[in-house]
Amino acid sequence: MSRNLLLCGAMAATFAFATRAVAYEAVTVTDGGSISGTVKYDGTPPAPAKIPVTKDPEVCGKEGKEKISPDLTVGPGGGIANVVVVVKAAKGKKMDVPTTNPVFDQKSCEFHPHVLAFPAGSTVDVLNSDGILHNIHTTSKTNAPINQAQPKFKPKIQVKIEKPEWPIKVQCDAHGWMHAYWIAQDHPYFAVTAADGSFKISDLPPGDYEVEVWQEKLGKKTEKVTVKAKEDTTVSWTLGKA
Ligand SMILES: [Cu+2]
Repeated sequence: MSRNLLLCGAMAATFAFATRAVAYEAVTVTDGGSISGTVKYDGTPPAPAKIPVTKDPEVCGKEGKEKISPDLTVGPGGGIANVVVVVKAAKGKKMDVPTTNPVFDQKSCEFHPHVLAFPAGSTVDVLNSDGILHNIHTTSKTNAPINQAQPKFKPKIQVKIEKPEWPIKVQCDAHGWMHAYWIAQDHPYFAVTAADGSFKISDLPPGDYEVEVWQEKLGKKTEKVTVKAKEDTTVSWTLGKA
């Protein structure tokens, strides 16, 4: 065996070890705890942005000539919808690709949900409830970018997202205002906040964690949480000010 080959082998072994060291490890969790709480806007939220409906008004403009932008949705109590919460967990319960595919619909020329989180390896059912031409155009980097037209005669297309990556921006080239985010994770400890800003992440092995909290307009923040066995840790986080 040549010296170069030996060197390559040694490098490959080192790389494999480095990869393994950071990969998520599935273990049995019997005494897991949870994190629950809310993400609220820090201060007075701005008025929701409006989007002029400039195309296909008979389908896209049923609610009027303007739409409310989904960029930043703050509820009456200050809770922010569609915030992504990801626990940086190195090990924990096994994550299976769901047997029921996550659904991503195009309805009234909006993507629903605005933020869709799922395990990497999932197949997303992309629906077109509008019966007009839309398209799914991602700017993913780890996964291959997708650019698929969805004409009116295609009520469903399926897209598999193989690798963990987030956020993946999804746009429709036919309607410039349509955008959304896909969140593909390699572990099960993630959530997207509900309309009131609430979330819950369960079955975490006890320990200290860093948690990433991300919103498209407000950016990313890292929080620290201690999870105790069979207990819920309640948190109240904010996004908005620097
Ligand atoms: Cu569209």
